[in-house]
Amino acid sequence: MGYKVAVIGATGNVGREMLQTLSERNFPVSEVVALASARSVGREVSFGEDQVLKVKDLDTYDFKGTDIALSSPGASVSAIHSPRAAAAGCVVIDNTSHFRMDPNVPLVVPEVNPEAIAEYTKSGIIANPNCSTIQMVVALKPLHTLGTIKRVVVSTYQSVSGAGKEGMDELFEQTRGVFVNDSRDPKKFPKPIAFNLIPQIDVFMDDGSTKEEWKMTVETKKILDSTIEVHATCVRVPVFVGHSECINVEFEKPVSVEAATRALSKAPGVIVVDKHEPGGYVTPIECVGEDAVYISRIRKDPTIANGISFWCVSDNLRKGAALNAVQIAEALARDYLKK
Ligand code: 11C
Repeated sequence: MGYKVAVIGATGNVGREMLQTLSERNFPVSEVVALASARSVGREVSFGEDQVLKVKDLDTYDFKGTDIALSSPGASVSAIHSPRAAAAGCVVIDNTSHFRMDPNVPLVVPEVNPEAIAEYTKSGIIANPNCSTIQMVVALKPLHTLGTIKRVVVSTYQSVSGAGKEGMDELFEQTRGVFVNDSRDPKKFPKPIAFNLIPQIDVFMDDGSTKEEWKMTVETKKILDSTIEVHATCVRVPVFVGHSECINVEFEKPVSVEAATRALSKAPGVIVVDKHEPGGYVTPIECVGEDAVYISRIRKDPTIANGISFWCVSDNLRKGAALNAVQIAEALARDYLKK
């Protein structure tokens, strides 16, 4: 007996990865439905090795009888369809930013706060955090247990796939344009992204931060601990897939590099690769298609009382989005929606 699962936004970067991840992890499905906007209806998407699904129209789909929806369209689409699906009795795992800070919606990273899934009954919706937050909190959780984190300063190096297929196309076309002398003006990003980097992800807020930076702060507080202060600088880099972060942590009490390394090595979802030699660390290319959050370059920050810095890399489409959503679905099925 399996679950009827809908994937909303099935033709997008994350939607396709959700289908792939459901199949790879043998999620117990009785049926999988691929949903997207009217203009994608009839397109085909793969599910597993040999199944092809024809995309159906999200606007007219009746969610009655669908057990779980993994949803990754735009935030404005989710705003309409996630509550509609939940009202029909379908539990929605929503990957957009729309519901994340809603007090009636749990924001979940299964390695960090799996107990929050129980709150899904308040609204029928569980929110999947932002990709740059997910990989950071997976790494922060064992460190917070070890020495109580007071403050985090993080700089990100985020791949263009975070901005969807259009972001990937723009990097490809601009890079090609440099070689064939066919310059392309920026469309998706505010400046050229090929052979460049851009210190702006999402819109500006009143305090001069960007919304991506704000998300890292407020989401970390909601998922891990509201007392942790987070100061983020988010930067788009010319990498197709894989977000990287340089994370500086200030603890309440002394934490040695050795103890931090041990705690991270034992933490679920984390792989430490930290050899003090050329190439003894993980780069975004190596994390593509992988499930783990990779940690390297763990070292003491001698400029503050109890400081540690490290490098953190993960596949933003996978642990940063699709895998985290499927892990939530697995926990939901196992602990709350038994069949
Ligand atoms: C990026 N982190 O890399 C963004 C993408 O809130 O789910 C995901 C935006 C979100 O551009």
